[in-house]
Amino acid sequence: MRPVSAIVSVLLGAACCFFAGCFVGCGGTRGGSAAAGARAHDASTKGASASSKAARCAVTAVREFPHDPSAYTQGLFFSDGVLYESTGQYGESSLRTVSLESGEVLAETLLGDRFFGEGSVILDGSLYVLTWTEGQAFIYGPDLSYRRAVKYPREGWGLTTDGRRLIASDGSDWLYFMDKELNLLQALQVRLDGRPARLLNELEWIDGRIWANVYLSDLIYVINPSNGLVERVLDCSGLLPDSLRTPDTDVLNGIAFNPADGRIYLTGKNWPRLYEVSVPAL
Ligand SMILES: [Ca+2]
Repeated sequence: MRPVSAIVSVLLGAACCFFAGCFVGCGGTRGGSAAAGARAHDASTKGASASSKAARCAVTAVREFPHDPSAYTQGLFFSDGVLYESTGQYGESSLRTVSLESGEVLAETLLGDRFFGEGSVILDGSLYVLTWTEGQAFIYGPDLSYRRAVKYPREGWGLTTDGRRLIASDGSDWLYFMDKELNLLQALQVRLDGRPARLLNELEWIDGRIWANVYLSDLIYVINPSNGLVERVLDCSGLLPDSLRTPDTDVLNGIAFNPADGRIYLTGKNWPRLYEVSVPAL
């Protein structure tokens, strides 16, 4: 299913980088608002060059909420104050709206047994959801009403938007910028400290940066969309405590930014919790 050689490569790359001590530590104070941190980061990294080293920071949970442990989370985002989630697995893939406070599924539509749901996002009133290897993306209304299917030429993994373009990952070190008909406008290679940053998964556009879950890890890359450089590596290990893990608990995946209040939320595949998190300012 996933490229094992690529997985090993990226894990080795991350490990080598870490042990070589090439991550720059984050200053600032923990516990500040995530949005404030992101904005401070945005301002402080203008003019970052290709030789810049990524900073490594830990995220801190500030609130926790219930999350459907049967949800194999592939997409997570807010739109007009509504929390949306897309889920994967053949026979179980869904698109849903969710109560943040209770974790209750408020509305849901199933993608169909032969589709493996992936990333999702709303742009200009259209809700897009990718499928993994089925060569199609689907467009729904914000009320989860089905509209149409669109051919999709790559594996579908993560999906987000900068408000003008759709931005997708495919499990590689590339991000794909597309128009509203999913036509490719630009492909951007993502690099971490000079190495390809592979296994990019669920995505979120936050204050001018692309946040990307890194598949099979507890890491999130914060990517500069103008040059593809990873500027920060957010370490989310320990976010879901061992006491809440079961044999069904899967990897970290799911980033949602609520522009209404600047809060950032993280969860994982089949996690029983969703967390609001704080990220230290640089
Ligand atoms: Ca997202």
